[in-house]
Amino acid sequence: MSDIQTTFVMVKPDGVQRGLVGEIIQRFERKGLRLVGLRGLIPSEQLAETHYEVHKERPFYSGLISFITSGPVVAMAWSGVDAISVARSIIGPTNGREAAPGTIRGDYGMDIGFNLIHGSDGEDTASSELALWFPEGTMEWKPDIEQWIYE
Ligand code: D4T
Repeated sequence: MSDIQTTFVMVKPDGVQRGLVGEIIQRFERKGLRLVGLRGLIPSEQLAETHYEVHKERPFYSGLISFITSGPVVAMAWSGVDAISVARSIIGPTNGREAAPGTIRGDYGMDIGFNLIHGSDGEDTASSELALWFPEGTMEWKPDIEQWIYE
């Protein structure tokens, strides 16, 4: 088995407010990804600004920071083969109206800003986001059932 990655996923305040945390976690679990980090928090401005630093000059940036700091989020780390792209495909494209049914955003989202969930978009962002949101590290473990997930 090759290319085990860990990716950072976050249920945003709209997903928490709408009671979708359990549903979202279930989708990642059922797919066969391994939960290696889980944390609920109300992000500080500093944390949100660091996370979204790449969007600093974009017109939606200040609204995005207010939104992300407006209430609880659920930060998660998921591992598996190609976990970064697998998580992105479970999540779907940014705008819920354009996302295919079957994806989280396609099934539950109608908006580009309130798009329920974040997932790292590459190896570099995954490692910097994991370090930012899980400074204490993630859990090292291997589910017994994994022998039935990867040949
Ligand atoms: P994240 O990063 O939250 O997983 O979303 P995406 O990877 O799908 O999308 P992104 O980085 O382009 O945007 C980050 C974040 O900003 C919000 N946003 C984005 C917005 O409010 N208005 C916009 O026009 C865009 C492009 C939504 C996600």
